[in-house]
Amino acid sequence: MKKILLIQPSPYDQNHKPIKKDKLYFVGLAMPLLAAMMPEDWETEIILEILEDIPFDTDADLIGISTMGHGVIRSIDIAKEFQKRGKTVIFGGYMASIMAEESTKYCDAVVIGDAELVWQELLADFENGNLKRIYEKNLESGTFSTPVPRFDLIVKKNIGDFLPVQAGRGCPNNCSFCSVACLYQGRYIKKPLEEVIRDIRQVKALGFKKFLLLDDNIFSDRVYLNSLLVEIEILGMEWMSQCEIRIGEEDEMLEKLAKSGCITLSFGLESLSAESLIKMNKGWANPLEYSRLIKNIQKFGIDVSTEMVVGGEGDTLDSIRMTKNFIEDNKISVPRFYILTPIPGTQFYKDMKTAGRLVKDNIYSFDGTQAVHRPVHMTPDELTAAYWELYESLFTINSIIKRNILRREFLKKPGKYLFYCIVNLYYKHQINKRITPNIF
Ligand code: B12
Repeated sequence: MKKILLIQPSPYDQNHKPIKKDKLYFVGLAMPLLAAMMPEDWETEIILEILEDIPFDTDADLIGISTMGHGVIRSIDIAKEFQKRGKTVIFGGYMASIMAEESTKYCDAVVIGDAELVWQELLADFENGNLKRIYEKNLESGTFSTPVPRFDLIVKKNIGDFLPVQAGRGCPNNCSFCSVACLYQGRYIKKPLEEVIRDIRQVKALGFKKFLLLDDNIFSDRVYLNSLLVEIEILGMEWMSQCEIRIGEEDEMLEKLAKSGCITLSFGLESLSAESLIKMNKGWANPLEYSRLIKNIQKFGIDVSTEMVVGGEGDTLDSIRMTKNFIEDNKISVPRFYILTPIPGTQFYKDMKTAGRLVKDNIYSFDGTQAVHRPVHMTPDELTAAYWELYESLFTINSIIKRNILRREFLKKPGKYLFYCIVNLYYKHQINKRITPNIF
């Protein structure tokens, strides 16, 4: 029997050691999905490096490695090690996809974007000894289909109390910094409802009471979302997802979301500067409306989680500092921030390169811990300092209490907010070590 080893690498920390965790809360779907697409005469093993060591002496014939953001540096090192041992290495995932030519230097073949339509061809080519350097066949606009993910290969690992499910890929918005826009270019493709429900049923059958709908923007197609919510409600589960903030205008939709079991929505708010948003091609988002929309979403019992970036064209040192008040006033339990980073392949990267505003040439140093472009209203070093100061200012014991305990909802669900406090303390610990906190 032939064997494939599918690896989700862990990015390096400041000491160039792969980050390790006791528990991985957010698991991706790519590995269980690729496993489900393997022909029956193949054995499949999945390694989540954050939790377990890579068996470099494996008897696998083929090695599949995912690439995500700056984690790609680790992907390359793992590939080198396997190639040294004579193994054939395939890259896939976002980073390899948007830097495909560069990626082919470090592996035997790259899958650009969706793997569904090329995976069987790639495996057949491998077996016949005719592997091509690049495989690319994007899913057509409209709908796409996937098999049931092989969660059985990961549920015994130390993962959180929910599993990932996907309804759609891509997003109708084209924000200039976004890797999703770069791959899907404003397209939103979705699975038939029956398939999404089939996958959620599997999650439930495995004993999980929660799932993460890891779509990029569940508010991309309101007719589809409406129908999906009706079906999800019947399953009686809790779930989390992400979408654009404009959903906060839609009381009817928010009510349906809450009724269907949606407990948390995460929003890429990016910046409180309208100018920054306009320059990000995100002028449709109005920061003056953010507080009202957040409060409206919270009113329906849905927790709001935020993702923001610092270093946009209109951001100033003052506006970055003021973000602290915004987060505290809106009682955001677990806020996350990133330094706006020109990821190769994105419009923002092209703009910064053309304007000669990149301050670092080595794209492998773009790990989000330091500014790599010259912002308009500050120096790159000032931006880096302001970023970490903002994080530090919000992850003090005082602020954690203000955002999680001193709020009306605390008495209704103390367990939940105490859990958020623990997550905050964990983030605080990561921030002290200058690791960009993420929801592992
Ligand atoms: C869940 C998730 C996470 C989770 C779990 C990640 C994990 N270790 O599995 C957590 C929270 C831990 C995480 C962390 C990070 N993430 Co993340 N994450 C996601 C998210 C929301 C969903 C991923 C997913 O499962 N998608 C569903 C699957 C089915 O789609 P897919 O991954 O694209 O896989 C398909 C193809 O790409 C391909 N494919 C994927 N891998 C492989 C491998 C092989 C061998 C082959 C052949 C094909 C293949 O086949 C799949 C089926 O078609 C995506 C957003 C998104 N739209 O995907 C961001 C995303 C992938 N993450 C991103 C980033 C930047 C990060 C971080 C660097 C963030 C940070 N600042 O720390 C870290 C890096 C972690 C790491 N391990 O390296 C970016 C990547 C951008 C880029 N240019 O690479 C994305 C696109 C978010 C964004 N909008 O920018 N992430």
